[in-house]
Amino acid sequence: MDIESIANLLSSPQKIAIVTHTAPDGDAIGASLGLYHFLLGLRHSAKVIVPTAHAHYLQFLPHNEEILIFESEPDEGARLLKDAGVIFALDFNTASRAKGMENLLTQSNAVKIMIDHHLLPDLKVDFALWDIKASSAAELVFRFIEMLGQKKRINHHIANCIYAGICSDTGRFKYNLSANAYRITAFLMEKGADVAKINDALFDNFSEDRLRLLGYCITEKLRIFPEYSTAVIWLSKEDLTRFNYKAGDMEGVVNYPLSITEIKFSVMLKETSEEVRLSFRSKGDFAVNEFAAKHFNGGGHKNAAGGSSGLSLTNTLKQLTELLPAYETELAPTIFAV
Ligand SMILES: [Mn+2]
Repeated sequence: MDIESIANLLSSPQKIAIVTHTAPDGDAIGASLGLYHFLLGLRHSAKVIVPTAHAHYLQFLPHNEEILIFESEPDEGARLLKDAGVIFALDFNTASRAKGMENLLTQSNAVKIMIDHHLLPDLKVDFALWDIKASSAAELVFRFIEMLGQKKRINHHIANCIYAGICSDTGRFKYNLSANAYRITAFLMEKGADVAKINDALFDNFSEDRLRLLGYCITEKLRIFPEYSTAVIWLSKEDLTRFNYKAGDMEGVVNYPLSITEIKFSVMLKETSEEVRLSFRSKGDFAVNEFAAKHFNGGGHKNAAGGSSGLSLTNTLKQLTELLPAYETELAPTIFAV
């Protein structure tokens, strides 16, 4: 389908489900709620469905309470997906990321629209707005609205949600940046986005436990490999229990070691009951998505990626450190200049 057919379809009221990925982050929630507000404005009946709950500090956006958490209400979620005439897939592009909803999603006869900025899409859809150069899915929601010729409908609610997504995925305008992200942000501010409040809500909204866990990571669980410009943080289940870990509490921790001048590659390992989750970040040219795909069944963006391991935490750590010498050239210390 082309954008004209989508515009045509959306010109009469539809039952719409907006689905995003498991463990939703600020972009997933911001993009979904931004699109939700826009669709309500067009008199559609819409619902945002997330596979699992989002962190407490992401629950400040307008109409957050309308979000359905599939894990908690699977029957209602399944009913909505079966009833939907249109399904949007936001901020993901492979069915497995919609944990628990994979079959409902792939088997549905609804018109499917994907809005995403991750590599290697494999979800079958009728229309895709897919751009790996976009800062965030929220930026693409803005472009989708623009493509429909409906930019004039962007009010302060939509502006706040889209800004939250851009701000979150760029780490407050540090990563995945594009001139477009700044242009769109300027427009959103003119439409009433409260950027100062959202910056605070996203980045200065820790619980005491979360801050102490961050302190513990940095003082007790950070190891530096100077010859490979690499930093590694690892946390066991016991560590997480000790700090009353809640979803989202480790968000952003992997970025801190990159604040050390010499560090180019930062890895965080987190033990869960099923596996060890790995987060990868880099500054500069080292492509962490390739590293994640090659060694840890993962992927993502050039400077931000994730993966997993079925080994124990100790053995995953061992595997990771044994891999570093193979990247000696790419990770050799360098002098920073622009
Ligand atoms: Mn995103």
